Amino acid sequence: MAVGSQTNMIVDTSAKGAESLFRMAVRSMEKVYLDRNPTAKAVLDLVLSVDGNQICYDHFAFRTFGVDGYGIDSVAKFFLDFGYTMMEELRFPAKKLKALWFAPPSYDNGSYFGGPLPRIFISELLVDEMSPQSQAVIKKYVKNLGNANRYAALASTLGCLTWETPSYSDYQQLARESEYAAWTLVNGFTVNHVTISVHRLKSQIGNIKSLNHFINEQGFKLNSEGGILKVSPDGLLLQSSTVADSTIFNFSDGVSEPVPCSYIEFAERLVLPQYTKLTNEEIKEFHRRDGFEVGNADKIFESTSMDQITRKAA
Ligand code: OOG
Ligand code: NI
Repeated sequence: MAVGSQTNMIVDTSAKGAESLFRMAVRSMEKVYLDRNPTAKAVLDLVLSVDGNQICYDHFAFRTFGVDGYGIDSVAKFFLDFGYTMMEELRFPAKKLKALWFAPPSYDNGSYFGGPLPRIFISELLVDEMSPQSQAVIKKYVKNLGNANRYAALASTLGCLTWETPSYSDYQQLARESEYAAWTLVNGFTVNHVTISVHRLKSQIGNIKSLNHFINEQGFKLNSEGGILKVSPDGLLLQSSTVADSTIFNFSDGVSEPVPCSYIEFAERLVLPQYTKLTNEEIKEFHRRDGFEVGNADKIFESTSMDQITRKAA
């Protein structure tokens, strides 16, 4: 990679050609997210300080409006172009959402930047199922944008919306019906959350129960929806998350009000029953429970809900 005379540029010497571009883009998405979310940044720094400055991300998540080319595909295209594979669909009828997750080209080797890439979890609001009023609001923002939907990934790396700044009344209309819709209107394609891969931590916080205890002790509020620890029916996928930070948003009609932004998640994937005889050194990511779980995800979505944000810490 040509760096010219710039010395402050991050250069990943292990990545070749287009892979280098891809990793730099993911890095920029992460930077936008960390700059906007002081809690996520503080939690990440804390985990890094305890665990020795190397962590892997289990996944990154995005939210979208499923209408006029602005749904899952708009974000997915970028990841598919760089070698990701579409895996499974998840449905959330009560929330009027669906999601798809995508596996990276490879799960193993090294640290995150130059090593394992995160899974990608992208959801979309089923806009057709919303009230006519909310549909009208959403369609107003996504219409007449030319081909801006093709640049969802670019918007995410830059941290800007692809549509005009929303008005407070439009935000409130969506918030009454779907907190997810309101979140997406003001946050657009910026990363919804990153997830720390807990089983790949090396210290005593390398299991989710002790990590949750530690995070709580340090004064951070965890999402309590359905219990702090979310466990899949097979018992092998364990997840928890902080409650989202809020930020003051300057709406187009002159109102400035706090809106939810992002949270940080933790995931521990246990070894599949057929591989439990392997030694710690032999166990690779693909020997562990893969994928996502509707029951867990349904509760993790609530990390940006007003109920969780305004809840008194336990
Ligand atoms: C996604 C919630 C689901 C998971 O890992 O199951 C999720 C969101 O809040 O957009 O992150
Ligand atoms: Ni997640």
